[in-house]
Amino acid sequence: MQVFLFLSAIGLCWAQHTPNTQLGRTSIVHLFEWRWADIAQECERYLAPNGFGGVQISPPNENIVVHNPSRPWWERYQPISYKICTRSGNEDEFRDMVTRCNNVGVRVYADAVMNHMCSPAAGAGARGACGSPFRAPARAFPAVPYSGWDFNDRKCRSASGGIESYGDAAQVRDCRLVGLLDLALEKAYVRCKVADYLNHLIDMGVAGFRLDAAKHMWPGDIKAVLEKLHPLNSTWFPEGSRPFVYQEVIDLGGEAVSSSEYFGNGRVTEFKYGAKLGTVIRKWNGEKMTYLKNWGEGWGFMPSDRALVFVDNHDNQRGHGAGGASILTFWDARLYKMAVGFMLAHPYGFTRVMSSYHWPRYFENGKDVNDWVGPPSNNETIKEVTINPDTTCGNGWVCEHRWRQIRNMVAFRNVVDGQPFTNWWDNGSNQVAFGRGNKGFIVFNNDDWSLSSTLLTGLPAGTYCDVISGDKVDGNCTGITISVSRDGRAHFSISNSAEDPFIAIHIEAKL
Ligand code: QV4
Ligand code: CA
Repeated sequence: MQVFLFLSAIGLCWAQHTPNTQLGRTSIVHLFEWRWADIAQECERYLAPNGFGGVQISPPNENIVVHNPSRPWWERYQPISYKICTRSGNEDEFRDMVTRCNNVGVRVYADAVMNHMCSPAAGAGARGACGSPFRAPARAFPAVPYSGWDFNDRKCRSASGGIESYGDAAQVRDCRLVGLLDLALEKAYVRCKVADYLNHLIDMGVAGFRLDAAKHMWPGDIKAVLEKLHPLNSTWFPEGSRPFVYQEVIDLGGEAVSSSEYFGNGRVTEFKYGAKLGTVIRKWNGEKMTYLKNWGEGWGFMPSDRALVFVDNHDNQRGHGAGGASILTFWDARLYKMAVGFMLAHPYGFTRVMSSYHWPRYFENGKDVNDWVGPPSNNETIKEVTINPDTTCGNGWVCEHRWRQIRNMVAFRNVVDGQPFTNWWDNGSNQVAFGRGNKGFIVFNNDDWSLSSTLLTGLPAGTYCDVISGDKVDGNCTGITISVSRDGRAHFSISNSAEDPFIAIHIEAKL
C-alpha cells in the first residue's frame, strides 16, 4: 500500500508540480500574444543565453475572430476547434518553435482553454481564425466535433445559465463564465477530445500547461483528463516525464472554490502574491516592506511548492480577472522593477515573468476603456517583435523580460537556487535586505530618505558588480560595485531618488 501510494505520488502527482525546466533554470516568461516565429528566435537569441527556463505561450488552438472594432486579445480565450491555427501561427510554425526552443533547453508551456468554447454572443457570420465553421447558438462545433450534448446547459442550475454567484461552487463549475459555452467535462467523450488536443501538443514537445479557468472545472474532471496524457516527448525529456501543470484559480479568499482543492493536479496560481506585493510596494493601507520578513506562507499564501507566482498577468495588468488596483505593471516601471526583483530574489514559489505589449490605456471613470486592445498588428496580422540596437524591443512590444534589472534577477534566481533565506535586515520601515545563503544578497530602499548601512551579506570577501545598475562585462562592472569584507559585511548606499532604488549582488557577479 505504501509502495503504491509512493509510486502514484511520483507517477501521477508529484512530477506535475515540477516544471521540467533544465537544471538551474528557475523562471518562465509569458510572451503574451507573440507569434511562434518570434518565440523561436527569442529562445535562441535571448532566453537560452540568459537562463530563462521556459515560455508560456498564448492559446495555440483555433479561436473565434472578433472585431471590436479591431481584434481583441481575448478572442483567443474563445475556442472554435483544436486545430493549431491562430494569429500566432500555424502548426508547422508551432512545431518549429517547440523544436527550436527545446533544442536550446527552453521549455514551452501552452495556455490550455478546456473549460469552454466561444460565446454565442458572437453573431451570425462569425468565423474561426482558421476558417472552421461553427454555430454557437446551436452548440455546433463540427471541427472538433462537439454538439449540444457536450455542453453543461442542462447541468447548470442558475436562472440565467451563467455564473451568478461565486458563493456556489456548482454554479462556478457548471454554468457559463461570461457567457462562454461550458463544456461537459464529466463526459468521457469531451475528456477524450480535450486529452487528444493536449496530447497533440505533448507529442510535438511542449513541457506542460497553464490550465485556463481551472476554478470553473471540477478538480476530478481535470484529473481525469490529466490521467489520459502522454509522457513528454523523449527527444528532449527523460522517459516517462509528466507534463508540468499549473491551474488558473483566482482565490483571494472568501469564495466557494479554493486553491487547495486543485493541489492534487498540479500547481496553482497564487493571486494573493501580486495583489499583496503591489500593496506593500505602493505603501498602501499602511503596508511597509519591513512586513515582508515572513513573506510567503506567513502571509497566508498556499505552500511554496504548490504556488505559481507573478507580479502581474495578462488579465490583471489591464483590470481583468482579479487583484485590483494594487497590481504593479510596466506602466509603473520603477516600482514594478522592485517588485519583480523582490519576487525573483525570494525563495517562495515558482516564478513567472510577464512580457507585454503597449496599448493605448485610457481611463474613463476608473476603468480602462481600451482593456480589450489586441497586440501590435498590421491589417490583423500580428507584428514581428523587432530588436533595437540597445537590445530592447520595437514595434510596440514592451519586453519587460529584456529589461536589464529583470533579466539579471532571473539569472540571480538561478545562481541562488536551493539556498536558504538568510540575513534579513530592515529599518522598521521600507528599507530591507536579505540574502540567499552565501550566493546572493539584495537591498531595497523604498523609503523617502536615503539608505546608508553596513549589512551582513553572507557572501565571500571580494568586489561585486551590482546587477541592477549594471552588468559584469569582460570582468568589469558597468554599474556600481560593492566590496564585501572578510567578515561578510558590506556598505550599501541607496538614494531614495535613485533610478532603481535597489542593489543585488551574487557570486557570479564577483569581479
Ligand atoms: C459579455 C458580458 C457577459 C455576457 C456575455 C454574453 O460581459 O456578462 O454574459 O457578453 O452576452 C469577453 C468579453 C466579455 C464577454 C465575453 C463573451 O470581455 O465582456 O461577455 O467575451 O462574449 C478573457 C477576458 C474576458 C473575455 C474572455 C473570452 O478576460 O473579458 O470575455 O477572455 O474572450 C474570472 C475567472 C478567470 C478568468 C478571469 C478573467 O475565474 O478564470 O475571470 N481568467 C481566464 C483568462 C482570461 C479569460 C478567461 C479565463 C476565459 O486568464 O484571459 O478571459 O477563458 O476571474
Ligand atoms: Ca465549467
